[in-house]
Amino acid sequence: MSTATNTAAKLPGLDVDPFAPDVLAHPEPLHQVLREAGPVVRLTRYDVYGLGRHAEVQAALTDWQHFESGAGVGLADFRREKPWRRPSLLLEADPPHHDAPRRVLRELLAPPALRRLREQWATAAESVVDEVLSGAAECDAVRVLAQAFPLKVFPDAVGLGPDGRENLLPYGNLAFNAFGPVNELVTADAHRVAGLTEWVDAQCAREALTDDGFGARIWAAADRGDLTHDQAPLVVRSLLTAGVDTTVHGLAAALYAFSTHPDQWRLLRARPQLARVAFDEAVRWQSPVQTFFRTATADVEIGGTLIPKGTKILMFLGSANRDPARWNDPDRFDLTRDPSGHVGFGMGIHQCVGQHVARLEAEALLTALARRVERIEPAGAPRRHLNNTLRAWHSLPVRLHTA
Ligand code: QZP
Repeated sequence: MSTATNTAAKLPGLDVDPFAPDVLAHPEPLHQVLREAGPVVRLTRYDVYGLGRHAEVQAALTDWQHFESGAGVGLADFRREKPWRRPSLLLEADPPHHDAPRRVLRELLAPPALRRLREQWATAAESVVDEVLSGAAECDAVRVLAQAFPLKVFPDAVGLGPDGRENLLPYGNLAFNAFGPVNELVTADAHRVAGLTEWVDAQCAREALTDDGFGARIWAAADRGDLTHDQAPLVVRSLLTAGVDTTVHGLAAALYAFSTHPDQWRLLRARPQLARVAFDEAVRWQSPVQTFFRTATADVEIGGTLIPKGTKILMFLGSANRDPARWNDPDRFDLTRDPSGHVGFGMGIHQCVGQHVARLEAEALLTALARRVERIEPAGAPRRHLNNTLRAWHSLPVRLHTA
């Protein structure tokens, strides 16, 4: 413990709103302010603390004993207010409760378990790319690639029925907004919460799922006693919440990166084995998941500041991923760097359990594109889709030049 511990009163407070529309649309200026203000800042607007530097974000993410998830990883404190839905058994839980569901998903989504999908997804990616290239040269890369491909493969892999899949992206949008404050983004969708929640919950039932997908495997784990049967539908729900919008906007980030960095696209085409590292670099560079919270389980010190027990701490993943103290030339999208150590998938015991699925999707799509597309040329202004947590896209107009 440092002897010169700042009290909250002495720590300079910042009166900024990280969830304001202009910040969500363009977060880099705030990130620089946060990193330069110190290892920890007080965000007076919401009475929370914020971490913008890589070292402190990584330290908090890996110290689950002092920075818990069970009080919710959004602004809402589950110890004081009722969550908008039953808390996730993975995301919004701590050891020991967290561990059994985590183990089940980890095994289900580990590389060996995904091998059976590899060829199928490569073929599906080729057919998505074929279809796009048979149309007009100008297209919206968000709709025809970043959304089309995950929606073609992931719901089938989970084992969803054919009806209502158009609810997946709106449900994710709602869930990721719900981690932020109750602002305009949340109230605008309030009328959809009941309907979307009801649909998603219904898809998690054993009867709603095919017998060969991730969903059925989760129910089989319950039959083996690795989970309770009461837990199984909530674990399926985690796949449906965390597995769609994240990959869509991760792929959109990669496509945006390549459209604005033609030299890096040439490099990928020359060395397609770089597809995986390219995806991780895009996740570092854009950070599709920008922020989430932890809650202090005790009075804890960060960088000489005492954070009182029970306080929410906002971790700026996007800021940590461009911290010049951690990365050389952090604003550069660069396939030749080693992006490992980025916190775009989190870090520690909660680190994205679906990351191998996401990488497999990205590898399939980028490889199929690299084989046939010589250049991805911007063909209009890209438009962001504002969300309290996601750095998301509305559209990305491009012209695809075939090889
Ligand atoms: C969302 C769930 C970046 C995270 C907040 C993504 C996420 C992970 C898990 C769940 C939802 O378990 O519902």
